[in-house]
Amino acid sequence: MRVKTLGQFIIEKQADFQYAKGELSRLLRDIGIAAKIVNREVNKAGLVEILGETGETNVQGEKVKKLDVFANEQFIAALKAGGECCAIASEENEEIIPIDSEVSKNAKYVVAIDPLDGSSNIDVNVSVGTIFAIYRRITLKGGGKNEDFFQRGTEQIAAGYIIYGSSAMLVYTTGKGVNGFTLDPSIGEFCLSHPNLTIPKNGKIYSVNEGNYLHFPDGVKKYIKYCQAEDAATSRPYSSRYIGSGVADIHRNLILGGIYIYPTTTKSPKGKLRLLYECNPLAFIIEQAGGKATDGVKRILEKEITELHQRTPLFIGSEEMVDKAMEFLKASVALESK
Ligand code: AHM
Ligand code: MG
Repeated sequence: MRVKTLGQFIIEKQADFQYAKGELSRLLRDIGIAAKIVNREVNKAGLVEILGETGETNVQGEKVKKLDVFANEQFIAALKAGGECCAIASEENEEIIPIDSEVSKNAKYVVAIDPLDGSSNIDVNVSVGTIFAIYRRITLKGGGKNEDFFQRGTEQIAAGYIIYGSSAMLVYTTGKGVNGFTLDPSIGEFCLSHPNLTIPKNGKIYSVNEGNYLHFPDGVKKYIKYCQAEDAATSRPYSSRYIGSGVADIHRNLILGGIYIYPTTTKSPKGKLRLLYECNPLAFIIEQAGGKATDGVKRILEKEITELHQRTPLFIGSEEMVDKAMEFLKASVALESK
């Protein structure tokens, strides 16, 4: 069978965008190239002096690992050189990085990115990922500004993730379904391996950091107990699977069906994950695959965004599972307000 590379696929799909002149295709291609470079470093992380922490802390006050820094630099360099992007917002940078150069003078897009998600797994040979969201700029010229990023998730033009796992995979959507590409190392190309990905409406896997159980809202505690209860009719108890790399957990649940939850906790009352470059792109992909993503009450993609590094709780995955979890949350809140 003839393989279809990411590059070929992107060009074929360009016709879907009435007014696009190939800029979005080039932007996706640039991201794909940086992903291959990052994958090469992730693969050899055990061999070279790139493992471990740099000693610096990022804007979230968390320790930064060397590979985070490397991945951040690679994506920024690729986007700057590509000429289609006028600003980048990254998990690793407190402020946006405006791009105002000769090559980018007609750039129409901004990119929000988590260059290396699941950084606590780098040192232990466990999958990590990259998450990205692409928006059309609202400002008119020069380097992009914060307001270009303060758009609801529904305004995303494209979103995707790369998982650096036993194989590297790039999964993306432009709002017309979701397609997955696996890196064939022998030819150095992402090849279409998972066309038209859809998430099962229901599943048997729940993914949540149960170590935080005592600090979860009551409704989440009750939903977890529901997942663990015996019930043949609904195939419970469900299996608990939690890698600690959001991309890997959500990718598995996309393929097999399941729910991933990162709720508010007493320690993180607004949740841990970030809306702009983690939850919005993941929500766009999962919705496009037929699933659902909410903050427990509201659709993630409709949330207003006022800060670059804004956090939100996240309930994402198979539609029926997310609905069930939200039922428990609603019942609990109703009980508390009595
Ligand atoms: P990171 O961007 O600093 O790696 O944090 C995001 C990650 C997610 O990938 C993962 O699901 C979650 O944080 C794990 O958090 P915890 O260790 O609190 O369970
Ligand atoms: Mg992250």
